[in-house]
Amino acid sequence: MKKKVALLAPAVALGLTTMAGAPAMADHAAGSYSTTLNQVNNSGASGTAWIDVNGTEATVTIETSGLAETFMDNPYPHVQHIHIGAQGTCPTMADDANGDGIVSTPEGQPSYGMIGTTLSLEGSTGPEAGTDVTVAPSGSSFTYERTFELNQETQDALANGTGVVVVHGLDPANQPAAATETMSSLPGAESLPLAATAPALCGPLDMQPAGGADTGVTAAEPAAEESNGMGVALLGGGLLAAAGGAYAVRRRMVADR
Ligand SMILES: [Cu+2]
Repeated sequence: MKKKVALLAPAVALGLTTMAGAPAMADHAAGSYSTTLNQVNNSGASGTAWIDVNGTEATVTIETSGLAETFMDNPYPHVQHIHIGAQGTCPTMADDANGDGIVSTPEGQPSYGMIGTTLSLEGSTGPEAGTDVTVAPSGSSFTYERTFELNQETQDALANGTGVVVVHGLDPANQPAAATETMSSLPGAESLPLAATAPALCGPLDMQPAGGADTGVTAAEPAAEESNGMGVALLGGGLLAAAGGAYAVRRRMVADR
């Protein structure tokens, strides 16, 4: 009986703490989160991510270095997301289920889950913008910062410790042949090679110790930024196709050598 009591005690304590610290449902994810972004697929990249949640608004800051730099003389687009709803962990090469030498985005999903939020430069931050390379940060290193309304699913994931930041896009030059010979299986990205969508950086988000009382007051922000989301999405489709064509050209160039 002693053992049972000991196991229950932390859960009770946690429950009390949560009740005291969460005056409203909407604020349950409020606080600061951060993580070190570690390489996946031997990308050689590194980075850090911070997320400050105030009410339903999040300010996300991501710093990266060592990512794939260029693609066909253009800055390499790196789509990035907060993944949610699984174990809240990052995959290892042991998760390369099909043995092609690359942990693809789907192979990583048992660890980090589905896309909850797209960390885009502009327009939608929903999962539907997840493979839009036209609103992704790009180049070998970048600092990303954006403040936006965080959806409920992602708020929940942060609160229960299952939010994971993932930055995608591998340099085919240091990847197995499958990186360019296999196309992505992600919906909307079937025209892109596996390397373009496979994870390069990953970090599970941890809540930081509270620095003080939440001020809790956030002015309603204008919705102007959201209003052109549709246009961006339509434009994105065309440019995504163009990017796919560019990849095809490179594949031929590589094959010709
Ligand atoms: Cu992702």
